[in-house]
Amino acid sequence: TKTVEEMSIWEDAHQMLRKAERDGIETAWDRLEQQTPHCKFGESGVCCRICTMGPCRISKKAPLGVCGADADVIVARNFGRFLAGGAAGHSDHGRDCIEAFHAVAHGKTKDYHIQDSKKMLRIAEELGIATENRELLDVAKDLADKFFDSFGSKHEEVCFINRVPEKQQENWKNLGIMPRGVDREITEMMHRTHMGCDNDASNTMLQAARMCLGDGWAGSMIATEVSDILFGTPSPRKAQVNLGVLKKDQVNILVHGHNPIVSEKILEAVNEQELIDLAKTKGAKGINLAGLCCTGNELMMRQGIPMAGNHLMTELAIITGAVEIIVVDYQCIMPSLVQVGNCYHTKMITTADKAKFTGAEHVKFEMHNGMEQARKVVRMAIERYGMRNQDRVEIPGEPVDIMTGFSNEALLDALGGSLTPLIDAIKAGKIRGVVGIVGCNNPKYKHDYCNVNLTRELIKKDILVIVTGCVTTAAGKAGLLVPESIEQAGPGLREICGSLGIPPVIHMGSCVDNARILQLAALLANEIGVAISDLPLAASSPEWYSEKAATIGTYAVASGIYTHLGHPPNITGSPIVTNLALSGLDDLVGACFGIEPDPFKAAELINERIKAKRKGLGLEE
Ligand code: NFS
Ligand code: SF4
Repeated sequence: TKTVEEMSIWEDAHQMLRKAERDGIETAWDRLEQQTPHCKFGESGVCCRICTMGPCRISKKAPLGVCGADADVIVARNFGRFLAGGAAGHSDHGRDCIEAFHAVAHGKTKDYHIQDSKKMLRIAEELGIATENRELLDVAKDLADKFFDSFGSKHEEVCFINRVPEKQQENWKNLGIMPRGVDREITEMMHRTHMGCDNDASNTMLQAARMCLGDGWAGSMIATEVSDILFGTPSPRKAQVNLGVLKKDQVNILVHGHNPIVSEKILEAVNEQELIDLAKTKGAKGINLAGLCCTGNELMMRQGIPMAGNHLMTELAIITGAVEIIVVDYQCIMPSLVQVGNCYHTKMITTADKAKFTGAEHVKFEMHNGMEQARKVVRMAIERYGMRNQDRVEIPGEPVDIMTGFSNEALLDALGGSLTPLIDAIKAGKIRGVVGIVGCNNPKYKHDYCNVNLTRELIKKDILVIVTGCVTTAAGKAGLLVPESIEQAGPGLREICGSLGIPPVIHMGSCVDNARILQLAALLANEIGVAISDLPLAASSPEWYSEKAATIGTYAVASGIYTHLGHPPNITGSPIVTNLALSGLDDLVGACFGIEPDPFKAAELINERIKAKRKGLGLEE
């Protein structure tokens, strides 16, 4: 059994883990222990359940499945389907955003609006839609259709491939990995991995790359761009993180999941005077909204709403005993939250028909009723305030300040309107490279130990770090998301960020917002006139757990960005797939994966890569 100090690096987590024990509540850490040791066949990817001649598992004694498939084929198929789950998650979220945008364009909702018309027009023009002398909503109709087109049976590439440096576009065409429709690639992945189709591991992995590129450059990128159009493009602002953002004397509502379509409406409702007054009549001082995971990132980026915690803090947030309602949409929501909630007065509200949880209450959010449903949820929270047992409430820690809101638009603004200062700093070696640290928590690791230490090590080496998703909260709690943290950076990075007044660790949003990092990489490459794979960039997901994180890693690599992972996906049973991931892809797309659980060694690994790329560009290491 691990001690609480071994489970997480955070004091607020320790305190809640102790409370969990006192209150008799099981957490992910307890269940991980029950599940350990994990099945070795599953872990190495050599268990096949694709047909009922099996299930088959590959060993020395039985090297082939009933159909004759070997370990390489089985691993490739399993991993292809794993990545398809991730691509489907981001991309279906993107589609939901387009549906909202489409409803706005066609006047079918009063609850959503175009908030950044400038950005909308800019993107319409970028994608070849006429804008001059046209009604805004007419342009929006065309743009929504254009986005929908990228999901279906397209013959040519999805939208936003236009952002990819030409040299790379050529390479993708030659390799046959230029993504066509987002859905098409996911479906083809499922087809190819049906029994008796693609029985060549490398070929299956190429399709995986194509599918993931479709996610990165279209599914996720559309999610981000449409969210900016509907809810505003983020700009720098202050916010706070950790469980200390919950309030003992207020109604606490947590939003958890991914799509701002739900959380933005909850935010609006929480700010309505009538509901605040209602809360006061029930004895609360007000209504407090805080975020979890990626929808928390979305609200924080655009609205400065505080973040209660990342993935492994979601159960612990409820254990404070101070949460009336947790509103969720989809993805990364542990079903255990319903049970933990039942130990207190906390109710889970589900909002999407595609993500119901037994034991939760369903309040379906649709385009035409978002506001009405949001008010309903807030009223339910106010009602539940009276059911709270204040004697069981324990809110640990003081909130930590952070700076958020660095969309590419905001970053460009901070740089004075062009990328030149950043490129000059890179050339001069003051900023030696840029690394995106993204993704999740995983109870197999000491919570946030790798996320935080890798970030610290890289900024020491004058490497600018961009964070998204659950790493944001980690970096924020460590005090790294404020301009003052330049003290922890190397001299060059300290000088540049200091003069710009920005932190050396920049928050760019949620996991779909990793598309912002892709776009930044492309902007830099195009400006310098090279491929993304020539730049001193890297990505990392030290504590990843989800299919989506693996998909992000794969589109990063396929886009030419070296990607570090704390642990390998379930592919180690196949020499072909493993070698392809760890080196073979380098020859094909100019990047590969690196695996290293230790954050200090990982920093070295990433640093070596950055040195090599700098040398390749003729720059000092
Ligand atoms: Ni990304 Fe966001 Fe967090 Fe991981 Fe889950 S919330 S989509 S998958 S756990 S970063
Ligand atoms: Fe076994 Fe082949 Fe069926 Fe997989 S596809 S379960 S390896 S027979």
